[in-house]
Amino acid sequence: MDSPNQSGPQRSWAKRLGILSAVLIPALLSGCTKEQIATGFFPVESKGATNHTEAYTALWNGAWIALLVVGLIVWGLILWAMVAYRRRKHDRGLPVQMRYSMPIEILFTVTPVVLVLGFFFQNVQVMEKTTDDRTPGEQVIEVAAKQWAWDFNYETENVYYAGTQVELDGTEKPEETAPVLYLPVDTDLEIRLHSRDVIHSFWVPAFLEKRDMIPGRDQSLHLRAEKEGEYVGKCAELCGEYHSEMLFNVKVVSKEEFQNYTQSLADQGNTGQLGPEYDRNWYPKEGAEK
Ligand SMILES: [Cu+2]
Repeated sequence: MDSPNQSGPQRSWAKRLGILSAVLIPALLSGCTKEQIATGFFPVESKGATNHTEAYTALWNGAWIALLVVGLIVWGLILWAMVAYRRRKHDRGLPVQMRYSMPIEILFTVTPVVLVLGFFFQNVQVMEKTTDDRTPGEQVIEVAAKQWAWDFNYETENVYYAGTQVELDGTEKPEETAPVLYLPVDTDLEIRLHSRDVIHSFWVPAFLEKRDMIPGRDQSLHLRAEKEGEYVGKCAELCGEYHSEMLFNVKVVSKEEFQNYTQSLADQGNTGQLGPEYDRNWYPKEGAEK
């Protein structure tokens, strides 16, 4: 640079960057509400939705904060090295070559190991808290996935609901025709998951958890829904032509309302369960009654 003031161009560059970030960062963040930031941009309705959502959000936000701290240190060091060790006017040839710096090697090895171990144990802790399948459910509901809808067996009450596929034609409101899963609030739920044909995945985004449903490998989801309201659910595993129409709604209602609902199913004659006889590859055993 020919400028008599060596720091001139540099200062204006830093100034521009400062102004740009001063304008951009608030502008980017002003589009977000406090709740969005608090829930780490998960669905806002996930806050308090189940007894697990808080742990998931804390893990997610904690991981981001830890990574951003590492990022700021790394970006800071990169920028500092770029400025402090830039090529100067009278520099000739290659700069002094550095290698085998023990402190740096140790830092670069130990830091990632500590981070990975930290993330691992945090994950294990949250998983142990949220995937405890030993607690017996007060309310047992079997969810059966089928191309491309859902059946709900309310096992405790011995009633069922048979869902039909939503038809998305661009006009119909799927929320009105989609199968509805009723869940009683503040109850230990055991949601048994079963697939009738191919691999599906049970997903209520607001609950922040999802489980694959693999034919022949039943598993369950144990949680308490803690906030009454309506949520959307969907199949989260590409399962065929009409996968996108494999939607359902979830209504978390008071225990009374839930009893009224299951009673209404019984009144409609939906007593019993939609069992494995509706699975695609089900064959009745020799001599067994259907
Ligand atoms: Cu599916």
